[in-house]
Amino acid sequence: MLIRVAPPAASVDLPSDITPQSAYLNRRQLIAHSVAAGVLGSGLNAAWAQATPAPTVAPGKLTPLTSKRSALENAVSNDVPTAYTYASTYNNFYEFGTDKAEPARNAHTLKTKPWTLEIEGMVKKPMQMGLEDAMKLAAMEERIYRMRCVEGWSMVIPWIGFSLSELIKHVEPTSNAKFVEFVTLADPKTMPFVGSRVLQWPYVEGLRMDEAMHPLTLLTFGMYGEILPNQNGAPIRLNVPWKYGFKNAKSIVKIRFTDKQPATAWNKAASHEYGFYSNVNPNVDHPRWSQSSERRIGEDGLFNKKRKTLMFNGYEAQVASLYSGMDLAKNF
Ligand SMILES: Nc1nc2c(c(=O)[nH]1)N[C@H]1C(S)=C(S)[C@@H](COP(=O)(O)O)O[C@H]1N2
Ligand SMILES: [Mo]
Repeated sequence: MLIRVAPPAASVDLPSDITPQSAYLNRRQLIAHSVAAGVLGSGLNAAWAQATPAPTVAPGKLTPLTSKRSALENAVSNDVPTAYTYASTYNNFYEFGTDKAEPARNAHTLKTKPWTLEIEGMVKKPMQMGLEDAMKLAAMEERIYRMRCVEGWSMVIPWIGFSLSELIKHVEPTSNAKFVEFVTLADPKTMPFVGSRVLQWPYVEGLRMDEAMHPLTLLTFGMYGEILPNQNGAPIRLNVPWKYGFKNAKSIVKIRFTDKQPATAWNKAASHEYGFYSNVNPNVDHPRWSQSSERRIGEDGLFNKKRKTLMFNGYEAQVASLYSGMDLAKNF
């Protein structure tokens, strides 16, 4: 993965009709953030500004059915959610390009309707379901999660979805199922970089069954009160907030239950750098850089001090027990 920590250009002039983030961040906060981020007068950021598209138009409302804030969210109670403009224009989605600005520019070609989610492997009830049916499996909740990219930046995003465990219970895995594999769309007609050799396609991710069943693991359909923009992994993606961002597979087409640890995209590309677990861990460095600190996109400018990365991304109380007795330096 490229190391690139230039924050995106701030959009201080958001047209009023495309401000779905306004519920989270007011205009003055946005301006304050952009100033704090040092976007004015930095050559690096000027380059970013030229490459950055106008703020994306949110695709349409997706109202969480329950507004209950789960106790699981407490980890982020003092964090300011990242502005929608950053979250929707500073992306990793290599099917649409490796530059942070490219997914927002290119992903309009992704066709999200109709969308079929296939569930297969070691389950009593394998099935194919349309997205609409998948969305009805449980009540949509809004959950504010930290996301820490392995490259050293982070965001705080209000996602909309429900625990993956709801879907898993619905399809009844057999006792042989020990892992869950997530296969994402690889369509060369709509994804311009699916032919590139940077990764093997489709992008595949995986979780151990207990990780997949953990109530924090979110099957995600929206963000900021809106349907997911294509560049954020529409129409259905994963969010596992205690793991590095690349575990959050985008545009999922297949969920497969298996007895073998799935071969994941980044592990196949560089197994000594990207392990299967990929839990956020400030004490275990990437072979080429430290993981002890991070920049919060939109808040921590290039010249500001970085903030300390927290064990399990701040979700230690909720998930540490999943790994008791494991050597996390070996199982990175
Ligand atoms: N299919 C697919 N999913 C993906 C990626 C990708 O390149 N392809 N990038 C991952 C990485 S490295 C990160 S950090 C997150 C970024 O999610 P966001 O753009 O919504 O913030 O998506 C992850 N999911
Ligand atoms: Mo990432």
